[in-house]
Amino acid sequence: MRGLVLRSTGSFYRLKTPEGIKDARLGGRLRLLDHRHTNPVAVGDQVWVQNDDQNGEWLITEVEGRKNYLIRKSTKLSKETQIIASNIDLLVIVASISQPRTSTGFLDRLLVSAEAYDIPAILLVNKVDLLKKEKEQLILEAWKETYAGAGYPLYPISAFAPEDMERVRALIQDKVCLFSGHSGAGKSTLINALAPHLALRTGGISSKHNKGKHTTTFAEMFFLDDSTAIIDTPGIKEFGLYDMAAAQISHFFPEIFRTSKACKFQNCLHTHEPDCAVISAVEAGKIAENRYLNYVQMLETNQSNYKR
Ligand SMILES: Nc1nc2c(ncn2[C@@H]2O[C@H](COP(=O)(O)OP(=O)(O)OP(=O)(O)O)[C@@H](O)[C@H]2O)c(=O)[nH]1
Ligand SMILES: [Mg+2]
Ligand SMILES: [Zn+2]
Repeated sequence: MRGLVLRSTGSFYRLKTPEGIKDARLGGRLRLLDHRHTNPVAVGDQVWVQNDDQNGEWLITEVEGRKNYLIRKSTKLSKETQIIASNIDLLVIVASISQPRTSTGFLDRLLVSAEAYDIPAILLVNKVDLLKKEKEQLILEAWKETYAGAGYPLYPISAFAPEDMERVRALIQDKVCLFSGHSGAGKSTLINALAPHLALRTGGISSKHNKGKHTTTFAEMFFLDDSTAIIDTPGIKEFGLYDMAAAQISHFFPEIFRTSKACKFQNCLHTHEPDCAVISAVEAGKIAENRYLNYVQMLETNQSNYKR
């Protein structure tokens, strides 16, 4: 029988099957097969299960090929990777400017990963009701300009504003949407606003560190209707890029990639080379400086990883 993975908590997987919701375990063969990922089966996977005659359990025996997936390094130094979810139609990055603060470096690493696996992405800048200081308003204006230039839709919203939530509802309609972002940015609150019956647990913000409290502890998919699903995920602190050659990184910055066709050298990394169209475009204000700086930083992190 075929099933869709709704939730994975380590030892058990909750599946949506033609016979209803079932819990299953990983079959032995699958457990041995995949060493690269900390989780061989992820939320969003289409799997096949068999009933184990001996103790009546459902066992996952096969994972179908994935249309795409979002993957990150489990920690900065580890080689192990974690598949956050698979078969995604839209990555919804939930970012807050205040409580907690999100850096553009974090946003850009998520966006680069989405590009690498051909996942369309949008940015929900949540908690704009908290933006009281002029400095914070300026950050929002800068983000709008930066991401418009990069080609990513950005929506300033508040989970508590019903008209904003109707807009979000329209954006996610008929798609499988992965909600990702820092802890405390408001992912679960947004999902509750869209589907109050889910009553997901939400958490406060620690006043000492101005960070979320890691309230959501595992990824889980919820259907809002037959064709619309949201995957809530635990907040992530850092998003480590996985397995990308240095020369590839710029391909996943759409505005840099487009511009790079006019660079003198085809293998230009846009750092020091002569007649680099990307550097010229940054200097002319046509490419946002912080996107470029985040690109250079990813390049440096990537190169030091390879040296190690
Ligand atoms: N002022 C304000 N507070 C919000 C908004 N959205 C969420 N919050 C609050 O932010 C806190 C954290 O929200 P959560 O939904 O738990 O955040 P999360 O992203 O799911 O966090 P993790 O599960 O830890 O990853 C809660 O106290 C929410 O009430 C918003 O738009 N405005
Ligand atoms: Mg949550
Ligand atoms: Zn160049």
